[in-house]
Amino acid sequence: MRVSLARHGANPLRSTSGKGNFTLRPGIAQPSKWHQQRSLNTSTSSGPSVKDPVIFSGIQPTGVPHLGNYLGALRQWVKLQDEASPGTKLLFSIVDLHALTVPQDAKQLRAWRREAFATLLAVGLDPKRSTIFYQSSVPAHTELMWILSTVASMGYLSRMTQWKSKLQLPEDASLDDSEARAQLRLGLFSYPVLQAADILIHRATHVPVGEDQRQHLEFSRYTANSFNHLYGNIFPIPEAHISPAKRVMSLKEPTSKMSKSHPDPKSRILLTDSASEIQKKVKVALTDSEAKISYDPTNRPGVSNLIEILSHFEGVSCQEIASEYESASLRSLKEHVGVRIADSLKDIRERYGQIMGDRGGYLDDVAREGGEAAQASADLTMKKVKKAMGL
Ligand code: AQP
Repeated sequence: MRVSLARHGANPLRSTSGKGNFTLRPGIAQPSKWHQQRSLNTSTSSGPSVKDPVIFSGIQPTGVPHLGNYLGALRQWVKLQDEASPGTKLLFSIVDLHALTVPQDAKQLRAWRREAFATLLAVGLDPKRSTIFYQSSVPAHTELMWILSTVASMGYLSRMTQWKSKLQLPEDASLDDSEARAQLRLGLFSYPVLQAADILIHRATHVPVGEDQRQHLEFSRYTANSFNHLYGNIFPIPEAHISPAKRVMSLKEPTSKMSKSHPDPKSRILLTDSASEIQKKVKVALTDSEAKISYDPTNRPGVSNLIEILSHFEGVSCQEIASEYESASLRSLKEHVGVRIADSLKDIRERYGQIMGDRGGYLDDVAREGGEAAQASADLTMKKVKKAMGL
């Protein structure tokens, strides 16, 4: 069922200028490299043969998405959507069940879910082209998770880094450590199995993510192969599609990635920050006391992070930016970075405000319609899975 937006008053993504009803496209500068059309390869070494690509990705509603989420994932989702061939299926999810792997306040989570959904629309995902949905509205994700957990390897899960980093345990922590066992909850430990289910339930062929998700994607591939080996060729083996902005770093701790849950709000730029907030955050970003500008991520992570961010918006290499600014002051580099980010995010912020301010039920309608479409996609896979397993 497609929801008629006309029934629900103004679509906040449509012009109200009186010059015709057109959908606003995001006017976001993209590096020229990104415009090289790359067709997605659907032939995988194992798994069933697939005619058209299926693209799936998700974002946790653990805060308003930030510049790292945008450059590392969301911008790429929009690019893939806008360049997709007609047969390509695109699904993007607010993975709210993943957010529960650490304790959440119900009221706060409710607000973050909506904010994250509005952000996906604001960055340019188009519900007419992409299925956008809350993970928790499609029970088949968790149903498949149970099935996959019967083939998922405990040893593999115990070597993964996410549960250790969320519990602030050392990378070499293992299930033999009593401290780890005391703190660890099953949901956090088995998070990658749910992620594998998210991807495989839609028989996704491509998963656009930031570099930090590569390990989880490998686990999904491994689990899909294990299942196929036991029950037949059901799941295509999904490929990671890593963004050129592999890892945007924290403004306050530039050796760690920018993150929604870092306690210092100045460590991240939110997609909803005003121009002056963005400029202030960039101004106080941690750098060093060297006089000249140079690009050296190992020894000068703070300055190099700013140069990298600029390069993602301007489409020129970090070395080119570094030589252009070589004799300039750090202050002028920061000013330029702040202005560039603010200008590039301006349209997103405005659309976000329109969507959140809409009282016509637009967001709820898109979410309901997306949930129905995702459930239909998931049902097709569950039928195959159940048949293969004798259920
Ligand atoms: N700093 C980053 N640089 C590049 N890509 C990033 N991503 C996240 N941070 C960066 C990519 O954004 C997508 C959605 O991520 P997520 O919200 O589902 O989970 P996350 O990676 O755990 O993000 P956060 O911001 O660090 O959230 P919290 O603090 O809640 O853990 C993914 O594709 C991710 O690669």
